[in-house]
Amino acid sequence: MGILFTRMFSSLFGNKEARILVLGLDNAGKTTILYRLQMGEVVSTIPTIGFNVETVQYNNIKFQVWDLGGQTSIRPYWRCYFPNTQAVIYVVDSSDTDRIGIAKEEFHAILEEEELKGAVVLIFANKQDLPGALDDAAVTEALELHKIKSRQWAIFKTCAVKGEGLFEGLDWLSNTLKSGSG
Ligand SMILES: Nc1nc2c(ncn2[C@@H]2O[C@H](COP(=O)(O)OP(=O)(O)OP(=O)(O)O)[C@@H](O)[C@H]2O)c(=O)[nH]1
Ligand SMILES: [Mg+2]
Repeated sequence: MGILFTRMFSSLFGNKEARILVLGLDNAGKTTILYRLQMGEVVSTIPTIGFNVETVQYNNIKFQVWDLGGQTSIRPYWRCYFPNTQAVIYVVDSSDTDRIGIAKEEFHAILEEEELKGAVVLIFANKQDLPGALDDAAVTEALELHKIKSRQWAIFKTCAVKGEGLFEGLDWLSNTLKSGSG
């Protein structure tokens, strides 16, 4: 009864909830992005062992944002968080050209996960401020985003430390989730 009432009340006022996973290799900037979105500030981070979760209210959507650690040894645990996910934000360190191939492999492995079949995908080509950073077109090519089939996706250039591009991405995400049936 309580849950039903809350749902009716929420839909009446256009409030939706969405569970979002922030994934990507270690050092990509995931935790920096989470707290930039949540507090509007740059926090000093340490590598995430496990996860951080915060709520971000934006465009009438209450995003429950899960930021998972990206180190090689932790990546196998990502799948524990896959069920009931509406969107994945995949963060790439655009200046880390040495590991862009690994970033691509991990990305395509995520796309193949049954539990994430219905999730929309937002890619952040982060660290645009660093010299040698690949732009959005180059990251699109490196990640082979043209291979994505039957799924809504978008890529945005971001600089998490300056807060650039993040809310443009969240705009796309909220519009895409609102137009969906969920
Ligand atoms: N120059 C620059 N540095 C950034 C940017 N975003 C994040 N960083 C830095 O990159 C480092 C790693 O950021 P984190 O947010 O901790 O990375 P993470 O993806 O959470 O890493 P794991 O928790 O290990 O998976 C930190 O020193 C950040 O300040 C950016 O846009 N530009
Ligand atoms: Mg982290």
